[in-house]
Amino acid sequence: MIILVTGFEPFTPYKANPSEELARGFDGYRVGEAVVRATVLPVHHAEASARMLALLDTVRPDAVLGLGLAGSRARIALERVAVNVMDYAVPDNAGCQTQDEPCVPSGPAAYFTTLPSRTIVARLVDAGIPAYLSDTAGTYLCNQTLYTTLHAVARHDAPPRVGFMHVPPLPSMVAASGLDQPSMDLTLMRRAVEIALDVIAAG
Ligand code: PCA
Repeated sequence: MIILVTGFEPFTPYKANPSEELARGFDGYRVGEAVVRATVLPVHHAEASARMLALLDTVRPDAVLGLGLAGSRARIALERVAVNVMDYAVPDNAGCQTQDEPCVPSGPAAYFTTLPSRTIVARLVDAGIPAYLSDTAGTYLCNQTLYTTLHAVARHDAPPRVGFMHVPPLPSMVAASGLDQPSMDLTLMRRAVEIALDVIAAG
């Protein structure tokens, strides 16, 4: 079993992205019968999805766990849904800012994610890690990549299960910003990803 884990590079206004470090740290990780292949995606309106679609072809994963930063969230968020809209609050790393555009013209309004997100949330909460099931992945690159992935695998005979975990900012990011915002330590986030992978590998 192959689990593809993706993170994202930093984007405006952040200088770091914990999902990048998380993904890198899990490349080659083994859990049960599963092995993780991990990569970091660009925050780019065209290249993020293109990279993901290429990975689906080359890696042929049985499951995909996307990771991304949600700058104002206080808990780990397991995303339930991806919607067919790009409405960027800030430009991507190529300076592109789009509004009210579909991720896939003529695609359905939304796709549900297919990983056992509720079970993952329950396991995280049991382990004392703040987590919840989220009904919006936003309208930026994380939602877009999740949507295009779910759209692509919808045509597969045996589609990989696909889900997404948003993580809060790191304490160092909040300290540097001087803002009154939530944060989570990387060690706790790593534990959260381990638990999610354990649930995914168990089928
Ligand atoms: N978070 C952004 C894009 C990349 C990332 O890590 C988002 O939530 O869309």
